[in-house]
Amino acid sequence: MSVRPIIEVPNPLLKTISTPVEAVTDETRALMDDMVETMYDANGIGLAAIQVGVSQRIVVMDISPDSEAQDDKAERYDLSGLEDEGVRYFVNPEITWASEETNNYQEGCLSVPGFYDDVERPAQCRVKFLDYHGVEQEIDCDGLLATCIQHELDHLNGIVFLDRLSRLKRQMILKKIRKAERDADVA
Ligand code: QAP
Ligand code: CO
Repeated sequence: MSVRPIIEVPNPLLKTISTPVEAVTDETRALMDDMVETMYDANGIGLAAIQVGVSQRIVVMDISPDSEAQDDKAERYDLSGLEDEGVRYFVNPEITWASEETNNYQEGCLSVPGFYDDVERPAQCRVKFLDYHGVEQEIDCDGLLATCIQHELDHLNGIVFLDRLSRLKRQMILKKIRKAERDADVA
């Protein structure tokens, strides 16, 4: 297993529409293992394959309160009351149902480090996917799980959470990112 570099906004690769996985093989599992290691290393709760430059429809997630990155995550997200279900793997995830009811959640993204903002999404959804072993599953999601799976599914369709903010907020954040890039270049 190894930690891979995470691609950040405004890298145009993040706009790629990822391709369905034809079969979950040992190669797929090796990639998923690397993604989990990369996610934990960066103290994340979710990661899509395109964030490490692989345009396959794969997501890994760990929203459990006491996973490896617990302390750091606990500061950022309210994980209280969530059961420890450990790491989850979603291959070819599809939303088969989403609630009318929505909620607002302050989202972040490993590809947009240091920026967080409220995003409105359906509060509950049902997701069909293949698991680590290639077995088809369908689960009902709410709370952080529902928010996170929708955020990660967006990545598979070339969308980052900034695209769901007002134009003004998005432009402000992109401006700050470009300025930080320029400052880093001169330094
Ligand atoms: C997506 O995001 C998500 O800026 C996963 O400095 C987030 O793991 C879905 C992270 C919130 C729903 C709600 C971000 C780590 C991690 C940062 C993440 C940072 C360090 C983001
Ligand atoms: Co993200």
